[in-house]
Amino acid sequence: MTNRLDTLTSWHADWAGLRVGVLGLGVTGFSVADTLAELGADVLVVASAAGDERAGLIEVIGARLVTSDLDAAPAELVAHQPELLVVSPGFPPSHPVLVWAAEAGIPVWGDIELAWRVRDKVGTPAEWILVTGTNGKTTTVQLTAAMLAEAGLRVAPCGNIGVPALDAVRDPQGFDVLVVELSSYQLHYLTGQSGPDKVTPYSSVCLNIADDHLDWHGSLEAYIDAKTEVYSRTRVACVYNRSDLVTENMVRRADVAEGARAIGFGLGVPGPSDLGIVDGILVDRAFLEDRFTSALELTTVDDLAAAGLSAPHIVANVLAAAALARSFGVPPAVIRQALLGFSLDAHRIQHVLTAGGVGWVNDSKATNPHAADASLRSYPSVVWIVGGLLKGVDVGDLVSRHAERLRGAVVIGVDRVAVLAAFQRHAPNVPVFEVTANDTGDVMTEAVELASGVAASGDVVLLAPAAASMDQFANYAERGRQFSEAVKERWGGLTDERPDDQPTA
Ligand code: UMA
Repeated sequence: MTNRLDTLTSWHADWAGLRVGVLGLGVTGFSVADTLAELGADVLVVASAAGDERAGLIEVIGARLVTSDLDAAPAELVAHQPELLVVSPGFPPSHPVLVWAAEAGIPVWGDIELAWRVRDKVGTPAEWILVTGTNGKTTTVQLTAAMLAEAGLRVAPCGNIGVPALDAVRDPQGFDVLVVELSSYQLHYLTGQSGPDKVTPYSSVCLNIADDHLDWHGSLEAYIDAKTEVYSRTRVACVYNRSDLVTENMVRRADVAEGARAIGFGLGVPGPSDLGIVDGILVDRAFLEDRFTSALELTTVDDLAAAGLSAPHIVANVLAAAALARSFGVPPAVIRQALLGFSLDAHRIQHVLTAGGVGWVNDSKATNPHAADASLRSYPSVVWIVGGLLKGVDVGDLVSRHAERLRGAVVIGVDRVAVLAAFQRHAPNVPVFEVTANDTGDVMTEAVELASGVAASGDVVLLAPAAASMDQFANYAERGRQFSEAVKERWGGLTDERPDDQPTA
C-alpha cells in the first residue's frame, strides 16, 4: 500500500485533511503552519509560549494552537493523532515531544523538506544552491546571491539566514535560483528524508567545520554527519574548503549525483578544479576549457580591500561564492562587478571608529571560537572583548593560539569563570579584566571603559566574543549595537580622520 506521505511531493498533491503537528512557533513554525493550512491540512501548532504576535494569527490562517511547557507531548497533540510532525530547527531530537513522536512512529520532517516538496507552487521550480559550514554561511549566501543577481537571474537568499525557505518558495513572483543557508539543525532533519523526491541541489558547499552546537547534536561526529547531508544528491558542483580536510572528506563520503564535480577553494595557489589566489589575483581553475594550463581572473585582493572584503576569512567566502556562481555559468566579469557593489552586513568585522590610533571593531557575529579565531587573525595587536554563553565549547585553544597578539582581554558574559580560567592556564601574562555589570545596558559601557584603559595606538579593540549572546543580550545584533553605541559615546567626538585598521589578507 502506498504511504500517503510518499504521494505528497507537489504543491498540487492532495494534502487535504492531513493531520499534522507543527512544533514551535518562531518564524519557521509560522511559515510551516501557514503553508499547510493553505494546502488544506488539519494543522495543530504546539508551542511553548503564547503572547507572541504570531499566536494571534494562527486561527486566522485556519490552524489551531496549543501552548504548553513542552516537557511532554501535550494531550491535545496526542489526541490529534498526527500523521506527520514538522519540527522547527531549534528543537533537538532529544526533546520530549520528538522522543514521543519517535516512539509513536510518527514521521518527522523539517521545514526544508516541506519546502522542497511544494517548490512547484509558482511556475517552474527554482534550482537550489545549498550553503552550510560553521562560519561564514550568511556572508557566502549573500555573496552568491549578489553574483547570480548581477547575472540577471531572479534569486532569493533564504533558510537559516532568516527568511524561511517556505516563504521563498511561496513568493508569488517566483525565482530562478534559491540560495539556501542551512544550519546543522536543518541538515539533521534532512538526513531523515524517506520519500521518493529528496532535496537535490544544483551545487552545494560546506565552508568549514569547527566545534559548535555540540550540546544540540551530542557529539562532533553527529554534527559532521548532519553537515555532510548538504552534499547529498548534488548534481553539478560540491564545493569544499582546501584548508579544511574535513570538508573534503565529507564530499568523498557523501552520496552525490553521478557527474557532480568536487571543486576546492582556498587562499593558496589553486590546482586544476580549484579556485584560489595567484600573486594577489583571485582565479578560477575549475570552470574553463583548459584547466590544466590556464586560469580565469575573477578579481584582485586589492579590489576586495577597496570594498572592505580583505579579511582572510571573507576572501575565502568570496572564493566559495564565486565557485557556486561559476558552477551556474556566471561570467568572471559579472562576478567582479557584483563584488564592487557588495557590502558586508553589520556586526561582521565592522569598523566602528578610530580614536587616538586605536581602532574599534564590532565582530559580534563571531559567536563561536572558530569565528573568533578568523577575526583575531586579521589584526596583529588586539584588545579582545570575549565571552558570553559558551554552549559547552572550550576556549582554551583559542586563547593559547592568540596569546602573542593580545595586548589585553576584557571578559563578559555568564560563563566568565571558564574564560578567566582559560587565560590563567594558557596566557598568564595577558592582562585580563572582568566585566561584572549584570544589567544588559551596562555591560558594554563597562567593557569599553576597561578596554580603553589598556589599548594603545596601533591596537584594535575587537569584540569577537567566541560565544553566543543570549545570556545578556537579545541576540548578537543587539550585543553588537550596544558595543558600537558605547564606543561612540566614549569616543564619538575624538575620532581620527583616517581609519588605519583595515584587516589584511
Ligand atoms: N523552542 C522551544 N524549545 C526548544 C527549541 C525551540 O520551545 O527546544 C521554541 C523557541 O523558543 C521558538 C520556537 O520554538 O519560540 C521556534 O524556534 P526555533 O529555535 O526553531 O527558531 P525559528 O524562529 O523558527 O528560527 C529558525 C532558526 N533558529 C534556530 O535554528 C535556533 C533561525 O536561525 C532561522 O533564521 C530561521 O529558523 C529560518 O530558517 C537562527 C539561528 O540562530 C538565526 N541559527 C543557528 C545558527 O545560525 O547558528 C542554527
